[in-house]
Amino acid sequence: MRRAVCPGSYDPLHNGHVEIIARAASMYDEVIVAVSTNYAKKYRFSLDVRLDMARQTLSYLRGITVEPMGDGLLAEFCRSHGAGVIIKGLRSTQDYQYELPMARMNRHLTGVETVFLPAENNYTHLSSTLIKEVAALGGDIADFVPKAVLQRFQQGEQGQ
Ligand code: COD
Repeated sequence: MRRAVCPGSYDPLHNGHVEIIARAASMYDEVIVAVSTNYAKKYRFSLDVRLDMARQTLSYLRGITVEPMGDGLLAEFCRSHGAGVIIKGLRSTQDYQYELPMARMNRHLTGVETVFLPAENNYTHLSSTLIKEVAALGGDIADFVPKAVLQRFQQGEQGQ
């Protein structure tokens, strides 16, 4: 059984994330979408809402589960869930420079490998931060997020 983890804050999940997760699902038997629960970080959406948006959006894909990452190391999460691979999407060389030391550290910690997938051209300008800013300033984010996420913005859903 080849199992991979797609980790992230997903605050919120956007179409760039979905595209990477769908590609991961086509490469591995099982993919765990691990939603970070870093209590030091202030999120726009609560953990329950981030989990719910991801589960609703990704239910069409085979072999996907969505779980909270917990408060510990990502490398330990992978080990305890029997996953040998972390999948990350790369938008730019800045992403690569940011991700490379983490990939090396995670491999050092438990031997877990990181596989980088190049982001689709259509999605390289997408980040959760920019989408939240556009939405907060009254812009239209319908092109950037799945329906379940758009609905939460329209409902004015608050974070924790
Ligand atoms: N197109 C394609 N992929 C994208 C795009 C896009 N437009 N935007 C983002 N991505 C990918 C990136 O690979 C990113 O890593 C992933 O989606 C998730 O994105 P975010 O923004 O939701 O997630 P981050 O960057 O906030 O998540 C960071 C982690 C939770 C993965 C990180 O903090 C972590 O590993 N935490 C665990 C604690 C730990 O183990 N620390 C030690 C690390 S060595």
